Amino acid sequence: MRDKNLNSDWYWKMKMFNKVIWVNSLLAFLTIEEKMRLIIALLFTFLICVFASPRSWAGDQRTELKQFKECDVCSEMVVLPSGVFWMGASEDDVRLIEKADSSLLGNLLNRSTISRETPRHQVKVKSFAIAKYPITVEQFSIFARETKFEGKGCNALHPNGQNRDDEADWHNPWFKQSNNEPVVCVSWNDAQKYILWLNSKFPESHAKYRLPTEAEWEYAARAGTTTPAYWGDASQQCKFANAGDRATKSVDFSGYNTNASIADCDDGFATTSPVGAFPPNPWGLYDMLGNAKQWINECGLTNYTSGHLSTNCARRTERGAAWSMVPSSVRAASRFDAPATLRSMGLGFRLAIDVN
Ligand SMILES: [Ca+2]
Repeated sequence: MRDKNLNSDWYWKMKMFNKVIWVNSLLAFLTIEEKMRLIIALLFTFLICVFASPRSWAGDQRTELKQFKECDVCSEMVVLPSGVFWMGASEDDVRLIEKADSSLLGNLLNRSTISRETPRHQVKVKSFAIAKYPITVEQFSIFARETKFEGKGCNALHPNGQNRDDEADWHNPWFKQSNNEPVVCVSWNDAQKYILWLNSKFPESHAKYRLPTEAEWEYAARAGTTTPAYWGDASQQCKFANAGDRATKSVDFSGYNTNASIADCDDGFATTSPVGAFPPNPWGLYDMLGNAKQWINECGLTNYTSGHLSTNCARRTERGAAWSMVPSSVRAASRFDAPATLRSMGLGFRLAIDVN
């Protein structure tokens, strides 16, 4: 075997030598100086092709961005670059959703709700930092302990659907949670109390932690992608996000989910999952879609044609997708709103902060 390999090695060496002789005879009319120039030009072209080839998200390519964490209870923050992106659902997205079987739309999405995601339009976003993960039960419990926060009453699952349960709260949102799962059953007003408490730990001159704006949130969730969800192929949802799936149906929800639409796969979690349990998006942000929806700084929704800001501040915008949501809602463009006082078992928040 060894001799055979040796012979084979010599065979290839002789073949390469013959090729060199052949190429050399083709270039015989060139001077040595011209041959050197040709080699340098070919080398230069090769280097340009290697380093200037476009990079696209293929599920395992990530842009490394600067990160920081300012205190023990603070979130890890990722600094996003400034940029321009297309915000909202494209006409293709709308057509796909409209064509979907009506059973997939559930009661959370219909033609009137998707119309508020259009028209898709370009938005410029300044550089800012956004939390790598949503605020967790553990983070919120430190705030609750220090400020004696209670916050009882949350929309929980009951036989007739999601109704207010006066006993449910962030500590006991009807289902069991570990410390590393996103806090839910917190209203927009509760999130503001948390933010006030966190900012009180820093000097007055320090930049203020806050909720992201709607444009900042979608810019972060898309992370340079233009598909409905950053992973592209909708059939891959269970690999990338914790949303309504077979696992959701596996739990007794007192009938609530019996008729709810789900992804036909198993993501492994019936309710909330630990933050970071699924792959991050291309900018290293976890749980942007799935697990818990997130409160946005802005007032209630308006149509994009009438501007982003609403004066209806009794309601506040929510983005993302909750663990119980139908597949057609697990998209970066999905928009929702709710009373600022609402506490829901699928709704939490993550922080943002200005950077210089
Ligand atoms: Ca799930």
